[in-house]
Amino acid sequence: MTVDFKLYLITDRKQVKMPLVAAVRLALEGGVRAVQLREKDLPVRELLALSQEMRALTKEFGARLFINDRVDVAIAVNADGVHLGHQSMPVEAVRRVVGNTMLIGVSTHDLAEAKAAESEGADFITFGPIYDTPSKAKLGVPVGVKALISLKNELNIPFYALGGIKSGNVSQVLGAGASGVAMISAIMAAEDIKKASSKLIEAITFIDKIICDTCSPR
Ligand code: TZP
Repeated sequence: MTVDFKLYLITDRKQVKMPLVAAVRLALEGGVRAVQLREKDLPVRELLALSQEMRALTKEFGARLFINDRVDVAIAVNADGVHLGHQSMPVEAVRRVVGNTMLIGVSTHDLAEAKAAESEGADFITFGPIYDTPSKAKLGVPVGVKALISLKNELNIPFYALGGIKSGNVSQVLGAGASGVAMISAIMAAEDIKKASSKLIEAITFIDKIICDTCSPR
């Protein structure tokens, strides 16, 4: 299984004004091809039911589905991968459970964490917050675009810029070397989710063409 997407949508049902499944459908219609279900406060049975719905939906669009933290739920719904945070099971342990049948993503906030995730066997990481973002104010000062440049030199796995990403700054982070972009509010809190998604995909495709003619437009 390969990390074959440029845009990584992370869900937050509290930011959408409709059922989450309807919101994610609009994002998929707008061109999103990778979704991380991140609904940390849901009881496991509700999470499982929602994950099943998300699996069916993402399959319809040939999109990747990742489950935040819960390896058991990811396996139960046949997700494409699991996304781990600092309180999750360590990457090595998850790898022993899922082998190479699933992709493992890891949230990181600095270079040391990013390198550790890579050496432990992560397939990709998210990195940030890059910019100010209300949802992660408690994480402290944003790391800024420059941090992506050092990451580019130190890392061999794909890394996704996260935190305050919108269509207007996609060129900055991709230009600094990020493999792709990840976001919550730019899509989840948008008035028109489909349009916001396609605008982001357009921005990625545009800058990708400039950076590398052979990069995939997802
Ligand atoms: N980790 C680092 S920043 C962040 C997470 C989960 C939140 C990103 O949210 P947004 O709305 O895309 O800025």
